[in-house]
Amino acid sequence: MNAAADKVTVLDAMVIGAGVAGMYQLYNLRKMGLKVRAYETATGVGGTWYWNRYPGARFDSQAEIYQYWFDEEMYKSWKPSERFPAQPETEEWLNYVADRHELKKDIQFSTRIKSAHYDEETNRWNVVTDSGELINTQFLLACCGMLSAPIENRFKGQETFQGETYLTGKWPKDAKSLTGKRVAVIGTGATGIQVIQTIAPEVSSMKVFCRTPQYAIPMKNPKYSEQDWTYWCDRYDETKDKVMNSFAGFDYDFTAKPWHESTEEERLAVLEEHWEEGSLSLWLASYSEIFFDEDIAEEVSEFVRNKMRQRLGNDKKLCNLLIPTKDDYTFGTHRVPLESNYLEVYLQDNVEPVDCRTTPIQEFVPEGIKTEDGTIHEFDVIILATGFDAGSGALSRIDFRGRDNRSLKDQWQQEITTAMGLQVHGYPNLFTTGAPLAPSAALCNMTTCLQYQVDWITNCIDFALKNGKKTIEVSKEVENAWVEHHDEVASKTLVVKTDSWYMGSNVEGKPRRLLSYIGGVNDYHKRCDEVAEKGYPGFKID
Ligand code: NA7
Repeated sequence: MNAAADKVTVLDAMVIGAGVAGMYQLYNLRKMGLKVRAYETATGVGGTWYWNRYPGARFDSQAEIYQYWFDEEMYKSWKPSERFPAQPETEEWLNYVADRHELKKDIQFSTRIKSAHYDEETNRWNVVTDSGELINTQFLLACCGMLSAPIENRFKGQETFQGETYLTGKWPKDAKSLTGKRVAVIGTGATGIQVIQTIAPEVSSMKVFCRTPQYAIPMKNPKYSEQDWTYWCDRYDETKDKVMNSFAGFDYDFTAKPWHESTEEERLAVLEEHWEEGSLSLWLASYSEIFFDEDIAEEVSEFVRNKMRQRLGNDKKLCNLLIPTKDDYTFGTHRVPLESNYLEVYLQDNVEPVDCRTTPIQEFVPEGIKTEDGTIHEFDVIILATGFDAGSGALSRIDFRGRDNRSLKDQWQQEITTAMGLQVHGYPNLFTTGAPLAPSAALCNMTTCLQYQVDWITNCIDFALKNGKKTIEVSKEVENAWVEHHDEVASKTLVVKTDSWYMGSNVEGKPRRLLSYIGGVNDYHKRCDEVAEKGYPGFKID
């Protein structure tokens, strides 16, 4: 035990994480009058928007909906500069939120939580930080993020590379300029795509190690004037209502006539209209049939492929490498990235794709990357955009022990289960946001889903306390019923057939299960509301 361990901080509630969810959770619990504190690994607020400061990082939800809804005046006084602001602006916005509500005084930064053990004698959690500090708390709110556990060591010999290696999910604040450098990018997911399109003009040369191609949709990102923002401010209530009641937490939803009731011309018109939108609406508001019907999914995929072929000048080699086929997966069963000139980058002289399907990466060497055909590719900088242990990763990296010393990590190594992504049986008073089996694990405009969950959790705690109770624990029956429902909905979709982080298949040994509830944000809200309205049946509140 070190000196810090002599003192124990005693709290009513402790929040882990100071990102979008953690900040709001802190705000809510403090407002309830609880003694609450948040702990955050980073030196500042923002979560995802703190760590992912790689070139080109920006969100795919429009600024008018990537918002908090608890302070109308705050919404109206923050004026986004464009439709899809980049990371620096989003980090600035989250700082603005934190400062406006004086959140930082109750956040301890530069602190990683190592373990949290439930004491059945006292019905309280004992938490230990990386510096050995001890916290004793009644309620534990894990707002650790669904994409905050980057996969750092994917390749043999990574440490031997003599140039700079940058991981997108931990991009250093003092990263060196890439201008004039020979750069490698590994990974062409939503992250890799943003990096590639952004740095292509400045690097001297870039090799992109491509494995699974993506259905790319061009983003339309106009600048926002005062007038534009006034337009959205005038629609505050309407927009708030729309995002909370749509399939994916966006302000658009599936409203087109069903595919089979439409003519070919009508379908094409709908697809073209969404394409022109330049947002994720082609995916989340055109034809919901793409999630269930292979033939329809294939037709929409072909629509996107045709657009991509044109942009690649029908270059056969590039088309084969960069456009997904039916055998890969169909449109929408994998995270759809929005991009700006991503495909055109490959037509530049200084950019060369390396086909990782035919020549996989073997290892890192001091000069760069060796592929399995024996070629050594030399670089000054290697950028790893190789993804995250999504949904469960951040929580599994903390040693959570519930009743009977059960370990969440061990449990989830066997099977990942939760009740609505909000609680796990056996872990009283532990609540989670962005955890598996809720839309907030992936299929959602994050601010919508995280705020909903924080509100639900806050109301649940409030309910218990107002009834003079101390502990809340979901029963195994409720958890099982939720898992069964979740899987039943998932099994009807094509998403479960596609390998991606949505299914956990990007992490070796991770149990396969769709991580995100796919019954819709609106449906999820209805179901969770019902539990609350009925007084939390199946939850042991003592
Ligand atoms: P993703 O979508 O998981 O992408 C990771 C990328 O890294 C993907 O292209 C992978 O190819 C690639 N990868 C991983 N390992 C290798 C090896 N060994 N060789 C070559 N390529 C490899 O993560 P992102 O960070 O882009 O996106 C995550 C989410 O963050 C995103 O969906 C948004 O919601 C925000 P693979 O697909 O495995 O063939």
